[in-house]
Amino acid sequence: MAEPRTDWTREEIAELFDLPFTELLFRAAEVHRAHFAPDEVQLSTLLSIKTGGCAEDCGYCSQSVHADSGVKATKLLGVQEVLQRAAQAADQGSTRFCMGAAWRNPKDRDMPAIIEMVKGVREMGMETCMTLGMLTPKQADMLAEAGLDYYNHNIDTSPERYGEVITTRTMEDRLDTLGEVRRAGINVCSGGIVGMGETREDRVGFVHTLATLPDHPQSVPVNALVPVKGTVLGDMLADTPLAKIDEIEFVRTVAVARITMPHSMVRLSAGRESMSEMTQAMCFLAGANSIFTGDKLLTAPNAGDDVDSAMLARLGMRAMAVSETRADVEASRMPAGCAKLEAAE
Ligand code: SAM
Ligand code: DTB
Ligand code: SF4
Repeated sequence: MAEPRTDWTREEIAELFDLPFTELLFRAAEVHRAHFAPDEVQLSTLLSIKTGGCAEDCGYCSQSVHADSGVKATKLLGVQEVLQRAAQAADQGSTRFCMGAAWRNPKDRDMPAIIEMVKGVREMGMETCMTLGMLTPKQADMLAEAGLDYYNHNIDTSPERYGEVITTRTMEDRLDTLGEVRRAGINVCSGGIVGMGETREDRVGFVHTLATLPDHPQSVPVNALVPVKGTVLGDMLADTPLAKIDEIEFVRTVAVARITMPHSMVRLSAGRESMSEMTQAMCFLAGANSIFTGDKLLTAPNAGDDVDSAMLARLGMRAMAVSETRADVEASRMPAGCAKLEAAE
């Protein structure tokens, strides 16, 4: 299969955003069905393994110590509790378990428990994903060794807007960790948030940054801002409702991500609660093929399994089996030589 392009220019991406909506959707749907079954959606479940009290000042986040959101800080959950929650998610048909910690970075003393969580969830046959903040090279290697399938680390917005949303780290810090994750052989999950009052040009810069990484992230979450009272962005948008992203622009962002990163899973992530089923259906048409299930994201509410099963049934869509996604993961973790050997057999 031809390698996807990583030399997109900003102009090309801006031109895609500018296409008539129907033309953009048609092109994205064509790309989608060339690489994936268009009626399949991969289901992931999120669990906050360490909530609140985070030292970073991300303007959207309820878990930052700089926000006044009422989210209580907790300690890292115990391994057994995490594994119980993973077993429940597997029973509900989820094929990937994503564990998130409100950390700037994990401490070395946390790593043994984190490693046990990865190994335990993997033994249940689910794919594992962790999002723990910035990693040292050694921590990335430890996670790879434990068999972690994906590491989520979002770039969130354009390089130009980054410093207005977060001041306690830089986009470069983010890209450094993504580089370590890639080097360690873990699949990269990286995306961002739309609806933070950013401009079209910022959305172009956001997709451009992801689509010109040395390898496209295997998974690209596109979150719609969940405006939380007490956060900088939640309060700003409450005062200026017109700054909120419109749903057509959101679907456009999904479509452009799909066209520019054709082999990636594009995940319709946070914010589905405030979207109509029709908007979500448009996102699936535009190439989104993964969602978070369950009634909670990390701290914010999510649609819930019953609501989602009903929606998928109405749309005639079905859950992607773990074996299909696992095969992709195993193939992408295989050294290039092995993949060639397999192809020659
Ligand atoms: N602390 C780690 C980090 O920042 O990488 C992991 C957890 S953090 C909550 C994961 C991602 O969730 C963020 O990068 C952001 O894109 C997304 N997120 C957080 N709060 C959100 C909100 N209110 N609305 C939409 N997405 C949000
Ligand atoms: C991602 O891009 N979205 C998820 C996951 N990665 C970790 C998190 C969404 C968080 C939404 C707000 C909350 O629950 O606090
Ligand atoms: Fe901390 Fe992550 Fe929230 Fe930023 S997004 S405040 S790093 S938990």
